[in-house]
Amino acid sequence: MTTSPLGNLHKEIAQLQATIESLGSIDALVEAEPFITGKRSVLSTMQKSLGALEPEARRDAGAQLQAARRQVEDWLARRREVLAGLARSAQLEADRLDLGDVVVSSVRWPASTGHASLVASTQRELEDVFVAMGFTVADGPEVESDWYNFEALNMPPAHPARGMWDTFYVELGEPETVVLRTHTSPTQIHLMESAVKNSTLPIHSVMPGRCFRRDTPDARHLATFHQIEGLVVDRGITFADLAGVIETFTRAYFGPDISSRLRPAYFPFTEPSAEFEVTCTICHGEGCRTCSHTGWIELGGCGVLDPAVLSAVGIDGDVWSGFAFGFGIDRCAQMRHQIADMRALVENDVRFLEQFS
Ligand code: FA5
Repeated sequence: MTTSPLGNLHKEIAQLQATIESLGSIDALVEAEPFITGKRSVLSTMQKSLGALEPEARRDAGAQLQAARRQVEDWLARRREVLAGLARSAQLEADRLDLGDVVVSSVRWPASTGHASLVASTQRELEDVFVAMGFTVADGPEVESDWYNFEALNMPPAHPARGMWDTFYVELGEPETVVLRTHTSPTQIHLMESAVKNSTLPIHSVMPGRCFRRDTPDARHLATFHQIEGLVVDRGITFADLAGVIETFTRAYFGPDISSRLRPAYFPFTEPSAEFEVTCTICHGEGCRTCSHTGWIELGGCGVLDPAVLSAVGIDGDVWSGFAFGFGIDRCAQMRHQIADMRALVENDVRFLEQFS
């Protein structure tokens, strides 16, 4: 009878398992590894002895040896994980701060929960006013193509009205084709396009959001500010509907003590157009630095939708008409809370911010 070149494989494997289980640290494991699965292991010695066997016996013994090696490697990997876990726990225990002798202060610091910024809470209040009037709230992108920000709003390239907005261009695609939106009016276009595509006209929506202009910050301007756009597209809409909405809004948001007025103005996407102003709440109309000594503060622009805008998005101007407005949210907050300089909104002075918690 010939003895197997693998000797008593089961006994050897059981021995290796016991050795692995007895390893007490990662260092010990690393040290023992060459004797368990490496060159100096019984498994490697057995592997070398296979060369002397007949092909068929070599194949069978080789398969057994492979299976045994996989089993041993598996035990080794698990032991490594257990030992690493133990090492981590030991380290945490060593790092633990002993607070046994520390006297815990009886002072209870008030938990600070923070609060929404004045601009964010103003935006919510404005949304509430318009939702109560039957408007829905929609959202639009802050980075726009030239087409949405200007062209679809009746301002083809080189149109002089583009100069009304000092634009930040984004380095993307062809030069001067992508912009940080200078107003929320491009969202009107997205909304009208989607209503045409999904046959969901009429539209009664407001669209709040951030806008960007190369304006030098001063008492009434920031380079990043917020507007709330309004859009109504329905049958038989006239300027009187717009004036009614603005009047209702002014009373709901500012209360009865504030006077407002509409002044004729020009916007390329509305005709007729107007600017919406309120009495300066800093000087109560007397004239001050905030209102540039006019007694009035402009809150937004508005007007009846120009038929060219309706046709740019495929709406039949013989059936539908509408109006739009765009108010500065930061300006509304400024006038409602009598903030002489708008820059206070972004200067992060807690003494200022805390007043609006
Ligand atoms: C517009 O942006 C038009 N899109 C408004 C509009 C919409 C007209 C729909 C007609 C129809 P204007 O540039 O005037 O218009 O800005 C509107 C309001 O945004 C201003 O009255 C002001 O309240 C606010 N605003 C404009 N620029 C700034 C700025 N740099 N910082 C703070 N608020 C600003």
